[in-house]
Amino acid sequence: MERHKGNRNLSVDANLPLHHGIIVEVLGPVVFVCRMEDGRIASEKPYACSLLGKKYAQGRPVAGDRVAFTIHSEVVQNRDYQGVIQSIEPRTSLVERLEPGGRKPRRLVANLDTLVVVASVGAPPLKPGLIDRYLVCAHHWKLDTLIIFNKWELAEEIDLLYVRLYEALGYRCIMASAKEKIELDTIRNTLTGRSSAFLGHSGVGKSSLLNELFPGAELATGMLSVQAQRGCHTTTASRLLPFEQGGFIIDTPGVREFGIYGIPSQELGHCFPEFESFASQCRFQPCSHTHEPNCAVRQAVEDDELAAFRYQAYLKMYAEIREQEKTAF
Ligand SMILES: Nc1nc2c(ncn2[C@@H]2O[C@H](COP(=O)(O)OP(=O)(O)O)[C@@H](O)[C@H]2O)c(=O)[nH]1
Ligand SMILES: [Mg+2]
Ligand SMILES: [Zn+2]
Repeated sequence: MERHKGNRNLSVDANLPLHHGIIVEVLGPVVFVCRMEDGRIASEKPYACSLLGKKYAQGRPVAGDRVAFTIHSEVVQNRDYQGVIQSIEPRTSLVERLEPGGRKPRRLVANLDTLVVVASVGAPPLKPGLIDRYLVCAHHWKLDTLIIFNKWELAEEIDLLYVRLYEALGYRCIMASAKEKIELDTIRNTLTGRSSAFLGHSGVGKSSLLNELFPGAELATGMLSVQAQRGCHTTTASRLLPFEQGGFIIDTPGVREFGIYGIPSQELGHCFPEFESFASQCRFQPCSHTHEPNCAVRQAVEDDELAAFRYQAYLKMYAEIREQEKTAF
């Protein structure tokens, strides 16, 4: 990065101790890092760190990244920095999504052990097809999952039906309300000690839930309609909120769409666990379950042995991925 040239003496790094840290927030050129000791967050306040034009094998840092950083203050481009990211550890997982109409993925969060899908009922109404996108991502990276159905005080019968369907598929579901403070302890107990992140569409109440779970977090929350009109989101960068007893939850920016990225089309079927027992009986191996004759998955959908809405979600994602694969060559 050209702009850092001549701003500092790089030899400074060599004399300073390296600290272990975790990235809590990335705001443009400023990367906020909490110091860690023995796997626990040791600094209450994050350090505002710079990248100093360094190139990392992992590319640009993302919330959840484990890093080695040095602590020293300096001014770069009229900004006060308190440290420099020296290296980024290899990631165990990376949740990224494709922007609407985009070809370059946007990184959301790294190194999770639990992906929490936050959905809402009422406003905005439950959209199972969107939940499935996050679940696919979780399967791909072998992450534990939890689905939170927020705004449950507005739930109708159809919403409960979907919850029961996801439960039947083996997903842990919590029906909660930030507004009515329902099931907040269950969420806290489930996620304490884990590295998790809230993912879900704008307006479902991720930040509202986290404000309830972490008093003092003061995450911005917003009126959905106003936001949608203005085309902006209340949460623009990811924020990490640590539990006193260990573990943390990362709040991720509100997104309106979640384009699948980095999952090959032939792997997609494996991200739908309920397909597996049927897929092994398809006449063609491998089978894309889209058009092949004697496809046991399609037959199971026809026979109501597999939920049609899940199969529809599969088809939609499959078509998207194929489109990406075609333009990639
Ligand atoms: N009725 C109801 N509204 C909620 C609840 N949780 C959040 N909201 C509202 O939903 C809107 C979006 O919330 P926000 O936390 O910003 O959503 P985010 O984009 O997922 O972070 C705000 O106007 C909140 O007041 C809830 O449990 N019930
Ligand atoms: Mg938010
Ligand atoms: Zn098939």
